[in-house]
Amino acid sequence: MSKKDLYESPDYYLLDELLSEEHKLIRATAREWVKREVSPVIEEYAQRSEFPKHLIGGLAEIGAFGPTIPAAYGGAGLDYLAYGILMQEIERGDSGIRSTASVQGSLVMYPIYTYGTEEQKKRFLPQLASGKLMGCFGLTEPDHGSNPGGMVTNIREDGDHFVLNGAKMWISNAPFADLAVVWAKDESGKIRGMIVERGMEGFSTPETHHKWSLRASATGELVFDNVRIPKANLFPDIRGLKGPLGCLNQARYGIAWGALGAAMDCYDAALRYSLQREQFGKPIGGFQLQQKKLAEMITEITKAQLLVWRLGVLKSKGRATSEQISMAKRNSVEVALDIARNARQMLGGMGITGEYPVMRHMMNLESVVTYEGTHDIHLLITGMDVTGINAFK
Ligand code: TGC
Ligand code: FAD
Repeated sequence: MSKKDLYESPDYYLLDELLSEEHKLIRATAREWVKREVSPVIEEYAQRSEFPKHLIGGLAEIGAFGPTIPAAYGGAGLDYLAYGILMQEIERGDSGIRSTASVQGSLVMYPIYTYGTEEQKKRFLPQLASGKLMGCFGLTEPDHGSNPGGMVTNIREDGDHFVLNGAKMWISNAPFADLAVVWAKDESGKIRGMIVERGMEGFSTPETHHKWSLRASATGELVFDNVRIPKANLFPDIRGLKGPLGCLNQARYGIAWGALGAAMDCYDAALRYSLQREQFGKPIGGFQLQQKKLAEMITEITKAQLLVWRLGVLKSKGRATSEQISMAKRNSVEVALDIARNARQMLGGMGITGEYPVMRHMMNLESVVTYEGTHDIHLLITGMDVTGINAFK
């Protein structure tokens, strides 16, 4: 849509005072880019169910790919507050575009940086940071989603190669990715991570169609039919589920900030609409029932802003636990979904159209509440943390 993007972020508790000038500059740059490049086109791409590939260069320029990766490997070397702010601004535009950035930075660059050899880092990280190469992350399988430890995708050793067989499902960026970070079991049943490159024989990435959610993000499968992976493409030392789950901590952290961006955009749209739209001779924002919705939205946004800010401070100091990250991911997405649904109602019939971003956010958030650990999985992680009792199995 060509409608002007008038977004202003709510800051009810003056949290801007907790940000540095550098953080504010990063936010202003990202916001300006989203207003200029994303908002004018995103509705059309979502309606057509197409990923706007031309945005990749801009995402790289604003530092969205691997913001915390050191500059020596092409990253921006920023702290976790900066990373969160970037994800928030991008998801304010669209969750699908944030997905692309999350996957590239947290699920592809992070494991290569953390588990990879020096050669892998030098070969891939600078190209991923600049968007010249795009990656995806293959953990979920058709029969193993919440329980990735049950995966059946496997490798067997064959001289200086491993032979990879199996399939991954629901993989963001898969249809166009140049490489995939893939998790598979070795002959002793241990989970190993590796880099699979497009063009390797037996590797294909069929696209998943007919989604009602994240329509501006490309989703696909990863199919491995006797793919020969050079041993140099394996992460040498990491073994077990903690490998992929360590990456998920990074991405879940970004989503905790990102989903709030979608919530703030819905609130902003609903507030503005409520002051302009008149029924029964006055703006609908003058009716108590509509004010209740707005008051609850800004209250929940403010609480969640405080939560992710504190989490960012802890994460920058290396003190955030994965359980704290789970709590924030779950809370932000729940808050965002509630706000999107209420904002949609406040817009009446207009709320179901692409004239406003609200219904697109609402539908996107149905994926965000499911991927990176479902709402219920994160609740069980908190439950286990406070009781010490595992209720998963
Ligand atoms: P469990 O026995 O609890 O743990 C196995 C090993 O992993 C360690 N661990 C973690 N390490 C780092 N970070 C975490 N968050 C960790 N959670 C557990 C744990 O200490 C243990 O280590 P060790 O040394 O003892 O071996 O594992 P479990 O099989 O019982 O499963 C636990 C459970 C259910 C919480 C976990 O499997 C889970 O989180 N499931 C959800 C799966 C999930 O989130 N999938 C996401 C796929 S990727 C995706 O959705 C990308 S969307 C991207 C986008 O488009 O934005
Ligand atoms: P299931 O695991 O089958 O869960 C179904 C329901 O059962 C859920 O409500 C769940 O909460 C519940 N449940 C499961 N176990 C328990 C339990 N122990 N106790 C109580 N309830 C339980 N994966 C990747 O690897 N890479 C990606 O890039 C990626 N991108 C995605 C993009 C999109 C658009 C979507 C929708 C998914 C993506 N995923 C990706 C997969 C995503 O992580 C999984 O969908 C998610 O982890 C849930 O797995 P599942 O869909 O198999 O659901």
